[in-house]
Amino acid sequence: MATLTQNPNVNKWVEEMIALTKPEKVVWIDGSEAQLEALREEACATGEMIKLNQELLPDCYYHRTLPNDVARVEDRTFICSRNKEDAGPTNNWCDPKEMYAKLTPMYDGSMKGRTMYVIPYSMGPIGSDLAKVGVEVTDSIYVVLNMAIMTRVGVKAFENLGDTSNDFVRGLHAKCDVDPEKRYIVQFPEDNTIWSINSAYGGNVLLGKKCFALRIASYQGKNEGWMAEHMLILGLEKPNGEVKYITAAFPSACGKTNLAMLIPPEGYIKNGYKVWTVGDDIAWLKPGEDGRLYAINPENGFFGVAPGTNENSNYNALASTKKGTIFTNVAINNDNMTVWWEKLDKNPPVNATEWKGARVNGPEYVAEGNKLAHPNSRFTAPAENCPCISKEFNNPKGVPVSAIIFGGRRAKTAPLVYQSFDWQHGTFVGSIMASETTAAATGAVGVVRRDPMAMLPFCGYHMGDYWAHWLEMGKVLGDKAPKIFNVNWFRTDDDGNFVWPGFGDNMRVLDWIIDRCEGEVDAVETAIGYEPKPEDINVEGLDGITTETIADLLSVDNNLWLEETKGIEEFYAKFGDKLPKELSCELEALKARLAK
Ligand code: GTP
Ligand code: SPV
Ligand code: MN
Repeated sequence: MATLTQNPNVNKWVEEMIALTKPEKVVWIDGSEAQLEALREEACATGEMIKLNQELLPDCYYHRTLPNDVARVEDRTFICSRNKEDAGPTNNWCDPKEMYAKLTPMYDGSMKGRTMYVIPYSMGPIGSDLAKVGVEVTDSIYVVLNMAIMTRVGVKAFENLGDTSNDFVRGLHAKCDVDPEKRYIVQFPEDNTIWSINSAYGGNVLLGKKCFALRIASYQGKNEGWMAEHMLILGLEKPNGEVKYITAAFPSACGKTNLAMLIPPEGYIKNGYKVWTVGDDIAWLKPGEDGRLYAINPENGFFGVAPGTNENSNYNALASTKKGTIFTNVAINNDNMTVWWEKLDKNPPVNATEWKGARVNGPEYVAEGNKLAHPNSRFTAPAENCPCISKEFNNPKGVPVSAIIFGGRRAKTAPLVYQSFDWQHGTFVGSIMASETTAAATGAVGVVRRDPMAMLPFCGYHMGDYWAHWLEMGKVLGDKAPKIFNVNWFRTDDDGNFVWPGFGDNMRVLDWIIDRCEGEVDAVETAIGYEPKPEDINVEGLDGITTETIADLLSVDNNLWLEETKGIEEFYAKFGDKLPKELSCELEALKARLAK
């Protein structure tokens, strides 16, 4: 098919990619349902995808990746800025010339005998000033079909670009042999370019997502006066109908999708509270005409963690997966061609295919300690399926943000919730975030690591400059800046059980946060920030959680925190003169308060 745009910059770049990878055929993705349907059929014919039960799960498909290719690979992810200094101490770096030279022979002829799909896509609503255009070329139908759910694909994506602009992100993906030793996920921020090779999994290959919307976009945001963050966006509707918007940055698999779609506890519903989802993973934020910070979700779907998702934990996410969804690396129930994963329900299918493709007896297999679904198995679901999708989802202007929340998985240390003293202190609070690692990336799980603003794997430039940009944004926003909070749903008791019920009950904490933003509730000043009075967290209707439990969840252990400041100091030392002095001052101030 011929090109879909007159834009010579796009056409020239696609020609170059064709010359490099030498596909037999080139197909431009126009965004039509007919074209996507033909691709689904083709993928089913070759076994790349499996059609699920079309009565129970209409338009739903299954895909399995190789066992060596089930998560992001942070050790093979590079930021190739011209100067090493610009990638900073938290990113892998390689000279761009060297990286292009290394990868070019690997891509050379990699699509021989295969089809190249050219996917034009928009991150953000078509027509929004905040949206940006990308073009991904790939030899994977799975990638095309996922991108068609996760982004706005097709001819319409070129509307924002126009016939002459050169401002689009160039993404090249080739599956090759899916060889983990030759796997590279490379961002060239100064070239608006992403090269991904030898993977076929999620965040490694859906280049609009982490590679563009966070790594490249964070760099663009710094230069253009906006922010790209690993944040959900939700609207909290109060009984009077007013909706307040909150964004929250938690590391991968730490609860963004769940919080974004939460169903409030019964008492709250009765009183007229509702939560609306704007986004579950990424926020692009920019000051609006009124001086407030506005957020859009650049994505158009959810690439959510399947295990743990069920009627009770996340009804809305589960409902979102009932049509038009692609499931990756979950288990199949062969009796009725539906899907299953851990904690979906208590009944693993007897006639099951586990995520690697082996036929097993589900209950027996699970009893032996195996998992039927991979812990990082995912669903790719259209946002429009979500029962609580916000009516502002497609608003090109975005939504005004009242509060920003940081949070991670901490068994001890971090309390249930606290508020920063101001934006600068809030930036400090984000910068010292730490969390236990999860299955979303390859490597050890459950190890505490620093993950500033949940952006450690996603910041496309020097983290010190990123913090300076945060501080700068605070100055631009002035007294209209959102208030900044920190939460921890994951404190454990002596037996290692989570103390806080979490999920829908997190509404109780959001309630306090919004009251703080409106100046409607007092707080207690502690060494680390403002905390709720325990009695100000509503525990009505909670089983076994009393105001004493809340007091315990809010406790700040000075010794643990003094230990923590040592870890922060070590971490900060990596940044040398790039550490904004405001942040070292905040650390000194925290130490002084703890010593008192
Ligand atoms: P990414 O898509 O990787 O960015 O993850 P995410 O931040 O959207 O995490 P998600 O909401 O998918 O949750 C990941 C895991 O954390 C799931 O297994 C959830 O069941 C669990 N989880 C989410 N919220 C809570 C909570 O409030 N309490 C507890 N204990 N677990 C939670
Ligand atoms: C994450 O790991 O934070 C995800 C999944 O949201 S991925 O798209 O693989 O990055
Ligand atoms: Mn994520």
